[in-house]
Amino acid sequence: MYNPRFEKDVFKRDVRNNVKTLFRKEVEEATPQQLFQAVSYAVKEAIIDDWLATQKQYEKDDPKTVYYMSMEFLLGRALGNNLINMTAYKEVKEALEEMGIDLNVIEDQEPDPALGNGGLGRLAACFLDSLATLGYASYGCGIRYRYGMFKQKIRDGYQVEAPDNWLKDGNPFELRRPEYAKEVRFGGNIRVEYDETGKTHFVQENYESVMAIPYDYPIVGYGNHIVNTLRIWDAEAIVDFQLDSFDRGDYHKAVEQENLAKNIVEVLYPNDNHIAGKELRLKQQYFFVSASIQAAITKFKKKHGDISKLPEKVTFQMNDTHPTVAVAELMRILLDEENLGWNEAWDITTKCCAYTNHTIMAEALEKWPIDLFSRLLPRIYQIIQEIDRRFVEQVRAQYPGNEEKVKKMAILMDGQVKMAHLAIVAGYSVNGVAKLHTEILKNQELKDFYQMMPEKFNNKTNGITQRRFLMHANPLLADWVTEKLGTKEWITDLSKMSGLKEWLDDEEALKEFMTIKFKNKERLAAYIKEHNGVEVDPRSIFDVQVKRLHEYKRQLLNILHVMYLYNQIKDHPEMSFYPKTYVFGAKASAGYIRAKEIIKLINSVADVINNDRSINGKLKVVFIEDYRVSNAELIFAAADISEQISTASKEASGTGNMKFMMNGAPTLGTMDGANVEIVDEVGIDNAFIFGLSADEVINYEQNGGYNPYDIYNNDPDIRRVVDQLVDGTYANGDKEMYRDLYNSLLNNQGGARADMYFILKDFRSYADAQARAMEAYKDTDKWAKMALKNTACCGKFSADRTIQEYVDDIWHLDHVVINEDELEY
Ligand code: 9GP
Repeated sequence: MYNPRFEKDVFKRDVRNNVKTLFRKEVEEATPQQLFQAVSYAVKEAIIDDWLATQKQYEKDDPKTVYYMSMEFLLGRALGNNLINMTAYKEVKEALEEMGIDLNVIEDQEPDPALGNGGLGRLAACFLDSLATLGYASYGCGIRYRYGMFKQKIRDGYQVEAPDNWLKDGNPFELRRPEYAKEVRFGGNIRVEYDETGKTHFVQENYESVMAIPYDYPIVGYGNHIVNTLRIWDAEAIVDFQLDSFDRGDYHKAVEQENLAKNIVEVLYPNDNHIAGKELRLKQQYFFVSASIQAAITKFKKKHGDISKLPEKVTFQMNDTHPTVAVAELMRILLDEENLGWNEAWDITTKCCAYTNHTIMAEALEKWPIDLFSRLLPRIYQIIQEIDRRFVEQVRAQYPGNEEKVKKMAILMDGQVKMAHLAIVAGYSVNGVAKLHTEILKNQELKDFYQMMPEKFNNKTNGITQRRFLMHANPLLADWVTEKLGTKEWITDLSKMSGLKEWLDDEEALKEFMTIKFKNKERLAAYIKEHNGVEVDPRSIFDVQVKRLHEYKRQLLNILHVMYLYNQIKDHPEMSFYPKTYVFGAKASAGYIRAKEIIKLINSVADVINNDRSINGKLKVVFIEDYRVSNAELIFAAADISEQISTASKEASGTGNMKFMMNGAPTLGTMDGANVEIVDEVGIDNAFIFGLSADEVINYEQNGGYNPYDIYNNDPDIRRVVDQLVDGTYANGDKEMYRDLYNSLLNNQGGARADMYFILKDFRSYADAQARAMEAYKDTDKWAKMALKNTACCGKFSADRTIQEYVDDIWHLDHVVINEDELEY
C-alpha cells in the first residue's frame, strides 16, 4: 500500500517541522515524549488522507453501518499499530533511525489508552480493527474517560491504585468535533400535552442536561486505505459557568451542570464481570448511548430522510448489558421526536438492535433499582414500562396461567429493571461469545427466552487481531511465519497459518521457531529485571497467567500449586525438576478485597521462594506490575505455557487464551469458554486439560456444592498447602493475614458456599496437568512441535473470522473497497 507521506524524506521533514511548530525545538533537543508527539502527528497526517478518502467512499457507496456500542474500548497504544496497518512500520523505523531516533523508545512514550477493564474492552478494540480491515463501515461508540483503568503499583506486596491521567500530554491521534455535539437530559418530570389533532406529546421538564462532545479516533484498516472512526464522547456543561450567575440566581444550577458534566466522564469503573450499581454509572451509560443514537439518526436522516428505512442502513450492536438502554432511547427518539406510532417505532427498533452477552456471572448482569432508574431517566422508564407491559402480555398468551414464567422473564420485576431482559426482548439477535457459553445461555441462564424466541440466539466465538498480537507483539515470529508460508496473506487471512503444519517435522524449522521463543523470553526477562528487580532464567519454563484477578479465574489455584511445588522441592531436593518461572499479571477491582488478598499472597510467595537460595533457582515467581495491553504484548510472545484455569462454565470465552496460542504457547486449562474450541483445533494432545467439566460444575452447584473437607482431610499435600495460609509461612509469622482465603476454601460464609470455585476439588488434576506439561517440556523436540502446532492451528481465532460471521449472520453490512489508483494524494 502506497502513501507518499511515508517517503523517507517527506516523513523526516514532517517530523522535523512538527518538532518545530509544536515545541519550538530542533529534533536533537526534543524529549522522547515530544518526539512521540511529533512522529504521531506526522503519521496522523497520512491517516487523515485515508480517513477523508474513506468518508468519500462511504458517501458514494452508502453502505450499511454498524454502531458498536460499548462502555469500554481497551485500545492499547496506537502509534505502532497504526504504522503496521498503514504498512509503513519498517520504512518509518528506518527513517527515524536515520534521524537518530529509536522507534521502540518513541512507542514507549505513548500512554496506553486504557478505556476498558479486560477482555470485553479489548475484544471491542480488536473488532474495530477487523471491521476496518475487512472494509465495513462502522463506528465504535463509547466514552472518553478522563481517567482510564487505574495504574497498579505493588507496594509491600499489596496492590495500590494510582490514577491514569492518560490525556495529560494530549492525544495526538484524536480529533475534537464540537460541531457534532448533542444534548443529553437527565431527571425532571414528564408533562403530557395534546396537540390540536389530539395527539399526545411527552415533554421532559425541570431536567438537568449536558452537552456530549465527540472526539473521533481513527481506526486504521490493514493495507486497504480504510479508516473508520471510534467516537468517544466527552461531556461539557451547557451553561458555561458565568460570574454573573450570582446575580441571575442560577448559580446553583450552573455549578450543578458543571459538576454533572465533569463527573460523568471522569473515570472508568474498574470492575470486570461485576457491576457496582452506582447512579453515576447509569448516567454514563445513558450519556453515551443517547449521544451516539442521536448522532446516528441525524447522520441517517441527512442522507435518507425517511426514518422507516433506518434498519436498512443502520444497526446497533450492544456490547453486554451496559448500553442496552439504547433500545429505549431509540424508541424515545422515534416516538417523541420523529412522531411515529408505537408499532412503527417498535418495528424499527427491533430490526436495529442486537445484543451480545459476555458472561453468566449473576453479579455482572445489570439490574437497576426502579426508583433510581425512573428518577434519572423518567421518559425512558415510561417507555420500558410499556415494552414490559406488552411483552408480559405476550408471555401470558404463550404460556397461559404460568405466572412463574412471567416472574422469570419480565423486564420489570422485584423493583428492578433487568437490562438483559430488555435487550433480549427488543434485540433481533442475541449471541454468546463461545460455543460452550452460548449453549449454557440457551440451556440454563436464558433458557426461558431461548424457548420462546429460539431464532434470535446464535454463537459468535470471539477472536483477536493478528495485526497487534502477532505482527506488533512478536515481529520475529511474524517474519518467520511470512518466510515459511512464502506469503503475507496470513495478515488478513489467518486460516493461512495452517500452512505452517508442513514444518512440523522439519528439525531446522522447529529449532528456528524455538530460538525465536527464546529471544522473546530474553526480552521479557530483561523487562522483569528492570521492573521487578528479579533475575529469571530464560531457559526455565515460562508458565504464565495474565488476566484480571477474579476468583473464578482461579489465580489462587495457581499460587497454591506453586506452594505445593515448593514443598516438594524442599522435601525432595534430589527429585528431577525442570526449572520453572511462574509469571502472574493481574489488576483487581479497587473494592474487591479477596482479589487483593490473592495479589498479596502471590507476592508473598514470590518473596519467600525467590529468596530461598537452597532451591537453586529451580522455582521463581514473578508478579508483573500494571498488567496492560503494552506489556501483554511482550508477555504473550514469551510464554511457554498458557494458564487458562477458570472454573468450567464461568469464563464466557477468554481471548488471552487465543493470544498465547497464536504465539506458540500450549494451553494448560479447563474445558471452559473458548478453550474447548482451542482444543478442537489443536488436538487434545497439544494441550494440558484438567478439572471438572462445565456440566459437572453446574450439577454440583444445583445440588448445593461439595464438601471440601473430604479433600482437606484425605490429601495431606493439599492440607499442608491450605494450612500454610494460616501458619504464617508466607506472612512473616502472621497467622491471620490469609485467614479469609483459608476460610473461603473450607467453610460456608454467609451466602457463599465453601470453595465456590472448586479449587480444592480440581487441585489434584491440576497438579497432574502441570506435571504432564513439565514432562512434555523436557522432550525438546516434542515440545517444539507442540508449540508450533498451536501457532499453526490458531487460524480460527482471528477477529476477522468473528467479524465476518457477525456480518453474515447478524449485521449484513456491505463490503467497501477503496481503489488506490483513485486516491488524490
Ligand atoms: O468474562 C468474559 C470473557 O470470558 C470474554 O472473553 C470477554 C469478551 O467476550 O467478556 C468477558 N465479560 C465481561 O467482561 C463482562 O461481561
